[in-house]
Amino acid sequence: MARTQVVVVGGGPSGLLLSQLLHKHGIESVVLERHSREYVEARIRAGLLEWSTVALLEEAGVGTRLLHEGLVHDGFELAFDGRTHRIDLKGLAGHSMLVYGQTEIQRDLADARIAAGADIVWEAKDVRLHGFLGDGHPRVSWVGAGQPQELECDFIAGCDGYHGVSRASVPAAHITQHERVYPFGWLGILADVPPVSEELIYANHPRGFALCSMRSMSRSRYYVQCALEDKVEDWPDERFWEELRARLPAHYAARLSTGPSIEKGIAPLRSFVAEPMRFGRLFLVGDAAHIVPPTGAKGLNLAAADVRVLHRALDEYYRSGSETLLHAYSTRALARVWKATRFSWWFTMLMHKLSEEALAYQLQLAELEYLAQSRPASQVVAENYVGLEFAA
Ligand code: RFL
Ligand code: PHB
Repeated sequence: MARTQVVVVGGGPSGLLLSQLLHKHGIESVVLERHSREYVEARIRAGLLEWSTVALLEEAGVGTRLLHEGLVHDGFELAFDGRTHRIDLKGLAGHSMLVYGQTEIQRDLADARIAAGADIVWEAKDVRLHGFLGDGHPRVSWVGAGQPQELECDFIAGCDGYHGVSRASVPAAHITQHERVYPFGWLGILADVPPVSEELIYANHPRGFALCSMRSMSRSRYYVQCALEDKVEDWPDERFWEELRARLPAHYAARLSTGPSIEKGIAPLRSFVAEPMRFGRLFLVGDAAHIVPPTGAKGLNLAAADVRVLHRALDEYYRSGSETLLHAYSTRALARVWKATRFSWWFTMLMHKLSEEALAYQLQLAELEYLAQSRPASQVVAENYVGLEFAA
């Protein structure tokens, strides 16, 4: 039977980044992706990278376009009660964020992998994981071009997202799953209009949360909190712009440029952590192991942080035979995951309309006013937003 060192299930950002970094260390991998390359690259998702994610992408050899086209953001604004408070990320936490779309990262990684002659199987159907528990011999089977296929390997990296097959293959007795689904969603649109402000604006409003983000100085990405049961058809562009304008402070509402949406979608908000993240010879990575609500812009960055820890552990194993870092993977990754899960939950609860209860809204305003007055409180936000330091 054919074999490779690492089978990577999932060709999203986690899977391709892991495969590319392993390649840089001389470790062979095969990526099995359920969808076509075109489909994967069309998914509009994250837009904001932490400095440590940028450094890892550079290490992977895909930093050129990112550093050229990405927009450096030194801060963002919190809007509430008709006013704004700027969180000075650079001044308070010493780091900036980079605006660069996940679609672009996906494209850069796929280009780099293909240029290096990588084995990526697109449209791999019915992927199944075998023999990864204990000291077994892991195998992965799938159907490609209508034919059954199989590969033996040393390790399996489950990079196949929240709905993937990897986590679902772990027997229930071996895994603990923590989950909260929030009672609202985000309706997001992309439009070729200049962003309303040079920096991101997170708005708490009695009508609900709104976020002004961007992909470039001519392409805006905006979100409004919506009901979980809402459908995209309920939100023609005019209704979206009207609602966004109503939730922004007057000076921003007055200068909002509107135009036809080029993408529109609704995402539910969820906090989810699976523990542990290693099961014998299977490692869960990124959204396969954890989901955060997008409020803190942490999902893709956490996925990259997992990849950072795992590729170093695999590198140590193949260089020296030592499994020390492989054994530490789950604990090290989860330490960061829980802190980001806490921050994303906190920021979500601070900024969204939680109920019709006036007390809940007043408590949010009191906390936002405190943040605006207190440098240490603003610093706590800034430190978490730019990404916490890695444990040694
Ligand atoms: P992905 O991106 O879900 O990729 C998993 C891949 O696995 C494939 N797959 C399978 N392949 C083979 N066999 C199977 N059985 C398979 N099942 C699934 C899928 O087709 C897919 O290609 O997970 P990954 O790589 O871990 O990456 C995670 C990120 O995509 C995610 O965390 C972020 O997009 C979250 N996120 C944000 N993160 C940030 O860091 N900053 C942001 O600003 C940010 N904004 C966002 C976001 C997510 C959003 N949505 C839509 C959930 C904004 C939104 C609206
Ligand atoms: C985005 O640009 O898509 C974005 C930015 C910040 C977030 C979430 C999403 O917190």
